[in-house]
Amino acid sequence: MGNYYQPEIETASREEILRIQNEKIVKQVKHVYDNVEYYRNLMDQKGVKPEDIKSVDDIKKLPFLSKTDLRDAYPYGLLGTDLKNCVRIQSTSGTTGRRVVAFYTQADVDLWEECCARAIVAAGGTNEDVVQVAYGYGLFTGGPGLNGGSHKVGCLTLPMSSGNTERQIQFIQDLSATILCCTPSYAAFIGETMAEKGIKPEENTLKAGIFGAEPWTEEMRQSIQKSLGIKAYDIYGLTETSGPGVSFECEEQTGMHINEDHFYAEIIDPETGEVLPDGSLGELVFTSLDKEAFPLLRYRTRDLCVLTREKCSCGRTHVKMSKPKGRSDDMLIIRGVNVFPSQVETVLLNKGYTPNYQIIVDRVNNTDTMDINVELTPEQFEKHGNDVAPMEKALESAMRTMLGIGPKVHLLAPKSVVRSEGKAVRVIDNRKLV
Ligand code: DLL
Repeated sequence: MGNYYQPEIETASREEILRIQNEKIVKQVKHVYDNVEYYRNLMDQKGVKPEDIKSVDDIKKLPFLSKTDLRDAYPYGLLGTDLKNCVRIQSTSGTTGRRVVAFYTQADVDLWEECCARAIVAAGGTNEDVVQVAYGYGLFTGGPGLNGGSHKVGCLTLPMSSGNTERQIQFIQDLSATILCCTPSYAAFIGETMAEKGIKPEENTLKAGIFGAEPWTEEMRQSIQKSLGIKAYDIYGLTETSGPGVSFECEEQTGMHINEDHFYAEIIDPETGEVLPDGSLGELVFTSLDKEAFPLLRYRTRDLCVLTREKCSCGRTHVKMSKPKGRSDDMLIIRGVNVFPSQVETVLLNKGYTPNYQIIVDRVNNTDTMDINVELTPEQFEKHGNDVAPMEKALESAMRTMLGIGPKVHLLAPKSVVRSEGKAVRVIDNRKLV
């Protein structure tokens, strides 16, 4: 049995969770219908009235919201309360052409920070810990979310933001940081830089990391755990639902418990919108049960994953989601075959390569091409740098087995692939430019 930030709700019986959800959804649908004209119109078009929603079982009657709706309603169209009640906004980077601005009342900020506090306690955090927050601060939710959670737990919080890796390492050492929060790709970079400085994993004070905001594989977890000498926990969330902390991993490290008292999760078939049973792979859809300012109902995340309700040894009763397998809009379709960057990462790490890679997709003479640039470790480079062809061939064959199509692999000198301090850019799809 682990430690909990809010034991009563985190270990509540299924009946109790359902009772809370049913009570909240009735109120929330009425709140949205009364205050959000955009969604009221969607409900009217579908012929659904607030009275039709009596329990979470009825959520399936409600219309979906998608990224397109968020764009159409930008910036105030989905606001559920008067602006004067709002105390904060956060936003996405908009790198994929979308910019989401989410609004928060003070109650929304508290709820969000409590979710992050649950994640920190699940990773072993107490008020004796020193939490180094190396997610970006500012509009991105990573820094502010974990910062707020860390305060709630009473940890000494180091609001580092991302970047300046030398300084990150210096603070870990000088202030004896025990929990590191950043993207997994940045954690890998910090580990790599520490090794270069001759700092051994057992020589740093870190004991845990809370890593998320981008997909990462089990293999990547093993590699980070080794390089930093810590236990690495996954954390998930998105700006639309508040930020990190929608779900988080416990010591079992077999999926992330969704904070079901605040977020109701469904898995749907991304093609038909049909709700799928637990255990099926599909698109994750969230309904926020009690957010005031940005109360999204049935928001389609585009993240593909599986929900499971098996009993967890940590004692938490909330449903678990698997690591997202990828986003339905990040999935590459190369020569008709579905390819996820995570599959490439799995092969690389299993074969002893670094997680420093980039996938480049293009179209030449009407045929898709896929190139994978992979960095060698300094040791591999010293040993095989003059003759990488056989290693490239072997990797290409392993990739073909995993992906079902044959990419071209290029093994490069250390430091050839640009490092990320936030979300890593794993794919460059030049076909989209045409
Ligand atoms: O990335 C919030 C966050 C910050 C989560 C810090 C965890 C830690 P957005 O920038 O809106 O919000 O991006 C949300 O990132 O739909 C997923 O596709 C992806 N994502 C987030 N966490 C994970 C994760 C933040 N643990 C989008 N594993 C989501 C895989 C993740 N993908």
